[in-house]
Amino acid sequence: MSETKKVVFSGIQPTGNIHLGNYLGAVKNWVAHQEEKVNYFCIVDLHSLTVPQDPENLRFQTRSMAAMLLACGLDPEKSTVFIQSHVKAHAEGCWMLNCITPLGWLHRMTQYKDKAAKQESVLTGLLDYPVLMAGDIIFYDADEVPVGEDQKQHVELARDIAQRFNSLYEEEFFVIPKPVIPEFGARVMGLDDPTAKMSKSSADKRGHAIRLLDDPKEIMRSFKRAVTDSDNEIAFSNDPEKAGVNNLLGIYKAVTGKSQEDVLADFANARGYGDLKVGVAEVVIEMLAPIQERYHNLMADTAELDRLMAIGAAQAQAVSQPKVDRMKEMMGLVMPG
Ligand code: ATP
Ligand code: LTN
Repeated sequence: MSETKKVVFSGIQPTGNIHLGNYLGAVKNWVAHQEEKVNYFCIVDLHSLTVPQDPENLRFQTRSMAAMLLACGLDPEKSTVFIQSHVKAHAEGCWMLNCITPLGWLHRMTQYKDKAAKQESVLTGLLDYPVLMAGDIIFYDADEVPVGEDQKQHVELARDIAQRFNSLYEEEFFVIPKPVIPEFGARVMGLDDPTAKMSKSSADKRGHAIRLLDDPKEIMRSFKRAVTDSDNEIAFSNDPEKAGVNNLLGIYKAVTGKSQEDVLADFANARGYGDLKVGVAEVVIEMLAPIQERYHNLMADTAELDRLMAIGAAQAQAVSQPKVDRMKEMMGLVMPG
């Protein structure tokens, strides 16, 4: 049976409060398809080190992310959930991939260009970030990588790296992965600025993001404050002027799973954007209540959380280390006797 199942790999950085964009763009879809696939979900702590981190905070955020992913519905019985740095094949194999990846490919990455432009001193790891990510994916022979729109270019680079290795060493050694991007929720925009994506790095800015741990009052307040426009038409639209309303409708659609027509029907009697904002806030609050309860229960027992992560790491290691060992052999390294 399992030979025919597609292999799925995805990752999330433990860089702070997980928000509605991460959930609707990525995690919700990971949870939804667990049964049909062979799944690996990774808390990519090594990726987080590509920008300076406070060590104690990173440790807390990593456990917190583990608890949150389980609270969102990832089931260790159905998915391998693990912490990237627990599986040595990722860092080791990244080096091997570095040595076949042209530097020009990395300089072209838009996320690198954006993040580097904001920093005075850019770390080597930030440029190398997509190579580490490529390894994450291809060491598991993943077919599918469910991510938000912003990660599409990185998955395409992973394809290029896999193809290059295959043509240098052995055709079909690596499976060529493809990005899987949801139709709605792929790009949730900031509530304070609907032209910029909702982002963890800005999640603590007032009114920017809905964090999954926000209490109902805060969620209602953030939605009520959301930037919209000056007319009163509730409609899906690509017009940049209407980006705020489009974002609210997109969130409502992704949360409820309703069709566009049904979404619009729900707001047919709305008296303006005020009703729209309250309606969206209500479905989000309802969706988050059970997730928050499970999260707090899991965080109350960190020993159990650590045990579950150790099981995930052992499963991941059993798949990725043999793959990286074969790469090392192909590239001419002497294997220890
Ligand atoms: P940072 O701001 O630190 O870069 P982030 O919010 O982009 O963080 P990541 O850990 O980089 O979060 O991303 C985790 C997953 O969430 C990825 O699949 C990414 O594509 C998705 N994602 C991130 N932001 C959004 C968004 N605004 N809308 C939809 N999906 C998103
Ligand atoms: N770069 C991704 C996180 C990430 C990832 C991965 C996603 C690291 N490795 C492998 C999918 C597959 C991000 O910032 N969202």
